[in-house]
Amino acid sequence: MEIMMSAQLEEIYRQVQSKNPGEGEFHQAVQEVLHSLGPVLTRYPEFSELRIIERICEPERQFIFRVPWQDDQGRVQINRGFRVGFNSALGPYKGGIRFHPSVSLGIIKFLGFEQIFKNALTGMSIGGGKGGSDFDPKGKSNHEIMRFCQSFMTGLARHLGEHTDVPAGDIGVGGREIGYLFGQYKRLTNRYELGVLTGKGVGWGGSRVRTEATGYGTVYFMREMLKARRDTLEGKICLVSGSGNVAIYIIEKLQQLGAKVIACSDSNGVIVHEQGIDLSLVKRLKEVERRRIADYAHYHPNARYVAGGNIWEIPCQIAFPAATQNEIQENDALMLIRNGCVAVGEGANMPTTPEGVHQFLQAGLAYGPSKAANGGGVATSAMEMQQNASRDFWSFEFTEKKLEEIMIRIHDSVSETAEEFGVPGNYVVGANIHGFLKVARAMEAHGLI
Ligand code: NDP
Ligand code: 2IT
Repeated sequence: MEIMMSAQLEEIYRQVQSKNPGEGEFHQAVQEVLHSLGPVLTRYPEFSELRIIERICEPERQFIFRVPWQDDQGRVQINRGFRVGFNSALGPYKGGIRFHPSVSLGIIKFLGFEQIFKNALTGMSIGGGKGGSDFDPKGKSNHEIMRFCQSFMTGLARHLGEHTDVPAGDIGVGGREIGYLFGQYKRLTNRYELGVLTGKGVGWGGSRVRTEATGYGTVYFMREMLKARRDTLEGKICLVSGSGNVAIYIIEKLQQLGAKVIACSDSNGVIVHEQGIDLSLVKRLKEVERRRIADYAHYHPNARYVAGGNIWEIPCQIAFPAATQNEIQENDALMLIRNGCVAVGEGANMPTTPEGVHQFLQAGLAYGPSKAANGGGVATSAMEMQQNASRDFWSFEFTEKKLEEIMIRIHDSVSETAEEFGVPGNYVVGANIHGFLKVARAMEAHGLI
């Protein structure tokens, strides 16, 4: 796809590329945002003078640290830990921790950069950050996971704090890992500082609905996009990639709202079940027994497992990528469009390549980009911080209602911004501009720091 940008933005992008060599995903995330900002610089020339964009593209701080640990055989293992504090104009750094062998500084920076704008869109007081490790949790025992988390936190704890930097989960980091990380933080700091991590267990300071929030929020966002087109989720045939935290709760909310999910996946293959995915089985396999999605077919003779399959080949009306970055390439986008897909809601972060996004927009799909569509997770994390600060504990219904309101607000503000800048229905431009303006105005107010 040809990306048209002003000479000024081209120059900023060129600088980002040359200062951050080999960080392809970070370049991609920056380019996508810069591509939307031309009209903003024309309307607000002061942001050029203050070099706000150049400052936003430079993380405020970045840590890379050694994470040594011992496996069950007593062998020494060494991984690399990362934490990037990208922007604190709106609040303490906030964003997840990812454990996956593909994690590198470039991956963490792309995620941290996206998080700045996503967090701004939630309307909560949270800055943007991200962390992780190239540790591979697959096949590790519970004890190995615990030792790894303890060593990871030993390297990271001194940089965290409820007013400084507040991690949560992401790929490979769920409730179990947050528990081990919290335990070690408490031990190292001699503080029961609930607000330092979110995604905690509901019995010890966690918020109700945080587990469900990213998936539920993505579906609420989709419902709003469809509503704007006088359509509903009722009876829609859906695909949801992945079968982790975000995928599971997208499926749950879709089923509650009358849509039909016919396929999900993991990194090994795809399950197709035309009668509708059996969610309690997926939950058991993935949340409890930590098994592969292939095993689903053993329990349902009508379900088909396609090893190494591509979920986007299956005809559907709505697609929810909820696994990982760049999982929808241009060809996949074209296939979805050809097969009658009318809407895409991104549960994963940056799951569609720029060429794929271009195809969706050209074809006029309702396309909800990740920084708008999946913000319900981090918004509920901010509600967890709110409950921790006031030592309060909200009911499921109350918290979910607030999540729903936040997703409606994100949808409406993004949609209004798109309209204001002359591209109605373009949620990419709306999200980038709306998020950018909130951060830029705060940075302007804080002076040159
Ligand atoms: P989980 O670890 O719970 O699940 C991840 C799922 O995606 C698994 O099914 C996994 O399969 C699959 N997957 C991961 N990496 C790859 C890969 N490289 N190729 C193919 N499949 C892959 O993570 P989450 O559900 O939390 O995260 C999913 C996405 O949602 C990520 O992009 C994350 O950044 C994003 N997100 C998460 C939020 C949260 O609150 N958790 C909030 C907002 C966004 P396998 O088990 O085989 O690896
Ligand atoms: O990508 C994300 O928004 C997350 N992984 C959740 C971050 C958070 O702090 O809840």
